[in-house]
Amino acid sequence: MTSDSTRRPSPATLITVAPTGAESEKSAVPALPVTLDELVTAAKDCRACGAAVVHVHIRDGQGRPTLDGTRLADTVQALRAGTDLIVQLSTGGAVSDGFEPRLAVLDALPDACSLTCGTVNFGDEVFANPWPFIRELYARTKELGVVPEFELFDLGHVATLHRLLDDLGEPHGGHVHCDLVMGVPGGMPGNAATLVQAVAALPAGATWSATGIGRTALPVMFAALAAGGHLRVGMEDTVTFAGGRPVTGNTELVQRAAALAELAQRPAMSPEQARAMLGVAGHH
Ligand code: KMH
Ligand code: ZN
Repeated sequence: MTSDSTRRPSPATLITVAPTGAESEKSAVPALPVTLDELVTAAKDCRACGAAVVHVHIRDGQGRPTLDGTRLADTVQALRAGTDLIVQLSTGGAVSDGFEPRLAVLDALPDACSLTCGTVNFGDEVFANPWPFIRELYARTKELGVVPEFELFDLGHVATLHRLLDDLGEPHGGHVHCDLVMGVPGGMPGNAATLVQAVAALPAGATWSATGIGRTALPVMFAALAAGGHLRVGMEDTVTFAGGRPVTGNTELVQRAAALAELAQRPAMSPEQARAMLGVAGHH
């Protein structure tokens, strides 16, 4: 693994919003955006508060997670029509999703996609990402011109990222961007010491964001800002704003992240700045 001692903090902060996820149910979390209209409205509102990337999971007519190809393509189109956000589709889906439907997500031709670099215990479940699947997914991102964001739930995933880059070369767009997903029960803990270790192991020249699940959201956000990283927030990862107080919507999570980034004197970057940093082509 390469440690990049020359890594400098970016002068601005990329804020990714993950508004929905695959885990929470609308009945338990009424503010969760699950319809296309709710998703586009949330995306527009979060853009106004400082988000530059939207990480998207979609739901079916009953509010259940789905990887339906038509719905995914319609979602990409609607988000592009309604916002200038970078549209990043999840290829992680739900823990119950198979590998073929997860690979087929790329057929919706988003700007970007998530690409998880290893299997991880996920609460009582297993989020399966064996090497052959990771490799095939990465190869397809390169064929189709989709910019991957490498999701790292554990330090072993960083080793797999190095293996992937050694094996297949640089991603479409030419830039490596990672997201440390911390505090998943079964993955790396969401604290400053672990974040520093993970960042030191990233490939030279990579940029990174971090997100802390549940109550690790704030420690991870402060640690990421201190270490020069970027932020991912949203109701996929956090449905409680403070002890006993449910999140009212994605905007308050983005507003809080943008306010902290401003305090850190690294204000939220625009989608245009984010496209330049990540190697994502211009807004369609
Ligand atoms: N829903 C999780 C099992 C991703 O979007 O790529 C996986 C996940 C990661 O959310
Ligand atoms: Zn996700």
